[in-house]
This record gives sequence, C-alpha cells and structure tokens, in this order.
Amino acid sequence: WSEALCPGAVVLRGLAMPDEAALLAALDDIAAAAPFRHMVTPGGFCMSVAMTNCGAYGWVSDRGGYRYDAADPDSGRRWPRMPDVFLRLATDAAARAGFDGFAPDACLVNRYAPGARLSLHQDKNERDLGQPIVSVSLGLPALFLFGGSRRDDKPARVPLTHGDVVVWGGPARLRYHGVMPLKDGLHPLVGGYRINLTFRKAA
Ligand code: MD3
Ligand code: FE
Repeated sequence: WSEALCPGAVVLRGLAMPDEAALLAALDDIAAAAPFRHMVTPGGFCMSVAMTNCGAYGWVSDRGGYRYDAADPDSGRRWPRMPDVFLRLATDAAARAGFDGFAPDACLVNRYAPGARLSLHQDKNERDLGQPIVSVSLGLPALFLFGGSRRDDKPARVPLTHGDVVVWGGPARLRYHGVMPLKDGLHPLVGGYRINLTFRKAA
C-alpha cells in the first residue's frame, strides 16, 4: 500500500521486502569492489554516514564540493555496475508513483551506524530536477525529517523501516530533508546498521 506524504512524495511501505535477500547480496558485492567510506564535506567535516555508489555516476564530496563522478576517487576505477534487482525496484517504484520511464544512472548507498545522522539539505546537484529520486530503506528503522522549501520550515518526522520505498518528485523534489541520529539496534538481516539506497538520474 502507499500513502502521499505531500504532493509529489509517495511512501510505498514494504515494497522492497520481496527483494530483500537479493538486494543485500548485491550490496555485499558493491561494498567489496567500492568499500564504504566517510566523505569530507566542502567545509572540512567528516560525514557520520558512510557511503559508496553503484551505476554510471557516483555522488562524491570533498573539500572541492559535491559532484557526480564516473570514477571512485579512492580507487580511480568506475563504480560497480547497478545490479538488475536495484534497477528493477527503482523503476517499478517510480512508475507506481506516476514517473514512467525513470532511468537512474546513479545509486548512492548510505550506511548509518548508531548515532549517524544527515542534517537538513536539498538535493539539487542533478541536471534535470524534473526527474524523481527513489529511496529504499533497509535495516534499522530511522526517523526521516521532511521539511519545506525553506531551511527554517519545521520538518515533519516520518518513520522509515526495512523495506520501505519513497519516491520524491514534482513539487517535493526540492524540499529540505534529513535523517535523525540512528538509534541502537540489531536487524536480523542487516545487523547494527541502516542502509539507504538513493536512486537518481544525475546526467
Ligand atoms: C526529500 N538520503 O543521500 S533519501 C541523500 O535516508 C539523502 O539516506 C537520505 O537525503 C537517507 O541525499 C534520504 C530520501 C530523499 C532523497 C531526496 C529527497 C528524500 C528527499 C529530495 C527531496 C525531498
Ligand atoms: Fe538528500
């Protein structure tokens, strides 16, 4: 089933459940080829969330800024290819939310350990902001912060749990958002982490 958070944002509760084992197996291969790392913000802070990528482009941050890069800066090699099970889930979710033909070329994988958080921000590094973003939550539950179009709009708290998929597009695409510090816990398949797959059309 699905619910609209606001115009343009649709939560598809549990949509990833049938694929959980395949998603996690594919994720192990990605992390073996492009290990999780803590990137540095343009301001010089080390992010609490550990990240890696798959697909033609990966999201990277360093002292020079944020960008999409076809190469992993840690290895100089291209990012691992996007697994079919990732691509199928993302395009199916987008279609259910009304975005037929979504063709993501970038998947950022965020790994939250207890205490890790993501402060309020907008995603606006993508070329075509008419394309939606699809987010898949796995592992420990989190409280997602869903704000407005200005940083000081008071955000709503939306719980996201293992298997939930959210599609953000249209009028929701430039809303501020973040993730509250992760609480301790142990997920039977994922262990002591939350994993978020974020699918985007970068180029
Ligand atoms: C709402 N990641 O990587 S994805 C990010 O759970 C990021 O790791 C979060 O925000 C995470 O940039 C949330 C969901 C998301 C992505 C884009 C959005 C929510 C959004 C754009 C507009 C509004
Ligand atoms: Fe974001």
